[in-house]
Amino acid sequence: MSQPESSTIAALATAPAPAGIAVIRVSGPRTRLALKAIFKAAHDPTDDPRRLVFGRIIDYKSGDEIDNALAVFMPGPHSYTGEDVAEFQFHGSPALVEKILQSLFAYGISPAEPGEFTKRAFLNGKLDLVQAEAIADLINATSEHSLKIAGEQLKGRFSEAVNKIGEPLRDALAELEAHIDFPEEGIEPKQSEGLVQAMSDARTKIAELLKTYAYGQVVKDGFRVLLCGRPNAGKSSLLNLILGNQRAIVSPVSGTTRDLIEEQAVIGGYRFVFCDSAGLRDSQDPVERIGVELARERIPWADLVLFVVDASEKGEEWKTTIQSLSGKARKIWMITNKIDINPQAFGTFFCESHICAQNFYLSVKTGAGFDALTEALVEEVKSSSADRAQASQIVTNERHRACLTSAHEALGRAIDAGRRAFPLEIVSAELRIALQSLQEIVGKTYTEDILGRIFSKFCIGK
Ligand SMILES: Nc1nc2c(ncn2[C@@H]2O[C@H](COP(=O)(O)OP(=O)(O)OP(=O)(O)O)[C@@H](O)[C@H]2O)c(=O)[nH]1
Ligand SMILES: [Mg+2]
Repeated sequence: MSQPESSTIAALATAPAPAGIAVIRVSGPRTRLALKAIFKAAHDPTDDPRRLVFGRIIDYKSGDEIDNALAVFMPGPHSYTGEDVAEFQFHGSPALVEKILQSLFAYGISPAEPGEFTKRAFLNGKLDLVQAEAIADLINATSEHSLKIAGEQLKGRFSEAVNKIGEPLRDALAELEAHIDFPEEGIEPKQSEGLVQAMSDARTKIAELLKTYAYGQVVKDGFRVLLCGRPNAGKSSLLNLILGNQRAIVSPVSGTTRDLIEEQAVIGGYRFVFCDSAGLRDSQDPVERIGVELARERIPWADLVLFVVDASEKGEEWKTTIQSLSGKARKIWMITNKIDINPQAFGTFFCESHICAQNFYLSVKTGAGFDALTEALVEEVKSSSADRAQASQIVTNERHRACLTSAHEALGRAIDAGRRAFPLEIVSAELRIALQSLQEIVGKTYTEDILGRIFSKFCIGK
């Protein structure tokens, strides 16, 4: 951040678009001055903290009243950032926002950088690093489950779990260091066993947390489903049915879709990312060939490939095509579509379990079989064992995963050194690395670089 932390910052806290109201937030030592300078009311909001006061916003250049507004003053340290904070609510016009911000900047207030309010809250001890990251996750959450996990993290439950793992390790480190300082006392085999046990228990708990990461990613970023198959099978029709709108062009001409079409949908409280793709075949058309190549390249991206087959198709080319995906796709389900044309397709169109995990029969036209498919998709996400883990114990963040992995590895080395009766200094050095990695998660130790990476991803005004 280029501004010293004692500067006063201001930014639009609501989305930058015309809206019913907009909110500008100010934080720092000049907040009182800002309120007095640009807000006129029957009584001063700084005399009546944490209460909305009705008044008028004054333009610094002309002195004109430019809008009716509500203002609130929240003195530090009992505010979001821990500093003096003011918020102005006014009509949500982007032109007004610009004018009011310019007025504030004229009084020596600086534009806030992305995430700067939350960064100040962290530096002032209002929240830990996991909670700060949870605010970004909460704002970006698009499904019930991602909201729940972010909510738990914001309440500090994930931090609690991490801190709890660290506690016995801190005791173990203190004990080890006492023995290093007074080597004449020697370490009893029983004590040494106890230390190894404590480290190994902590390591098991970390491994359990790490196991939830794949699920955490799915909940946060969505379960990725690729619609794949021969041309004209009804992939784009299926995408449109899932989304409930005509997102992709559907036509009886085979080879209609060329680009990858990616869209999100929330089903059963879970976020999914669906991707439609070009029908797989050997084509002479150079543009279609590019589409087919893109479709094949997308296969490793998908958590699940829905291989759509046309039940009215006479040949069995689909068999060779689905076989060509085997080993490349993480999981394949075969969807026999257009059963309205060929009801005999049940059972006759079938793919063996070594290639595809499930067979579905569908008519996008009549909707038959569609509910069974969407229910199965939700089950697929839920069946991940981590779904039963508490929302407070799910790892969703790559930074947390990296820190937990580093703690897990360091503990592995510490346990190994302990068992082989290596010098205690080696054990304690590894144990210290493990503890530091855990502390880094909640931000008990941090560098400006780590903070920069975290808060630069926030939007301005947060
Ligand atoms: N009768 C019937 N027709 C369907 C069904 N699903 C799709 N169609 C028709 O099949 C044709 C092809 O559908 P698309 O969704 O464009 O097929 P696609 O797999 O995306 O085709 P490409 O993009 O060319 O690979 C269209 O004329 C659809 O109306 C179905 O369940 N029943
Ligand atoms: Mg298509």
